[in-house]
Amino acid sequence: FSSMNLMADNNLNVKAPWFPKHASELDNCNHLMTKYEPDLDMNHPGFADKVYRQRRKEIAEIAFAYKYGDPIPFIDYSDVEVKTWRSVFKTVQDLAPKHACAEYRAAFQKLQDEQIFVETRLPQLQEMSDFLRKNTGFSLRPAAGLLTARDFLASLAFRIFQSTQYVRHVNSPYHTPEPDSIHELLGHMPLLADPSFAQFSQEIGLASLGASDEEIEKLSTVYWFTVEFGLCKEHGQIKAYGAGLLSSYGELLHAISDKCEHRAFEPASTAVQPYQDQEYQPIYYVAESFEDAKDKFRRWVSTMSRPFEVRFNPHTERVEVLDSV
Ligand code: TIH
Ligand code: FE2
Repeated sequence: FSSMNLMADNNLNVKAPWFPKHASELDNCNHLMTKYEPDLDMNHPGFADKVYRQRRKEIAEIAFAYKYGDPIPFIDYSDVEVKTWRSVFKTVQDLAPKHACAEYRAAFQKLQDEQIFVETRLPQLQEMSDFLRKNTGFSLRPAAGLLTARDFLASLAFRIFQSTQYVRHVNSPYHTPEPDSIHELLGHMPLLADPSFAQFSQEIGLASLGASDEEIEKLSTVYWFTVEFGLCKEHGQIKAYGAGLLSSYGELLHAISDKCEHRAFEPASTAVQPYQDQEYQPIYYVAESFEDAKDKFRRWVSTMSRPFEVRFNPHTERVEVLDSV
């Protein structure tokens, strides 16, 4: 960092969109994308279900009221919600040994050993947050729904994952186009407990701070095809590490079938590949390994135009801005 000097917060003399400099400022980063919601979308399985819509509202209120430092409120999940959890949990238990990457399998086992992953109840976000903190320093905060890419990615820079807390509708357990707590818990949490993967997630977040809209679009596309829908190689076989695959029985089987296209993960081309989020993906990107994906990602990020660098200080939970001009 010899050519850089550390700048004070108010001394950022380059034009860049506002971004949080401390984990507590994530209280301002919870803007929602409203596209697929039970209240708004006639195709949502909860659209005609008043009880479900009321439940979603209740749980969303908890996220809206949440402030940095609060314990994450306990949710008393209903029998129907536990039933949905149990059916997804069992399919993951069946498929993961064969189709999930080694890092996922190891963390899954740990979560079972600690009785956090059991089929009879949903894990609470607070106990999951405590588990992650012990393993990789990641922690959770509750989110009311699908966040804007800018807000969502910013939190990763602080090793904070914004997690929904409501449960998908009981009529569509094996695939839903919107995130829900089952997707977060079964899809994301095991890998956020893996040091190498946690590092990769944080680096995507750091790259997003102060980035232009086009760069955010590219970063969220890379996120989509890696963290959400990524495949990787293991002893010559293709395994899943993407959270959207691991939480969806339907799509996991699709992704490893010959009904879709597999391409090598290459950040520059992956970043501009258009995608949709309503159906199974037609294309998946295969990484050689996490380490290889991280190396490629770093090289690609260094070609981005941002005129400053950022560094996370874990002692203060603050992002320091380094002027590289
Ligand atoms: N499709 C996933 C599932 O059914 O579990 C959930 C999501 C992944 C990515 C966005 S929403
Ligand atoms: Fe996700």
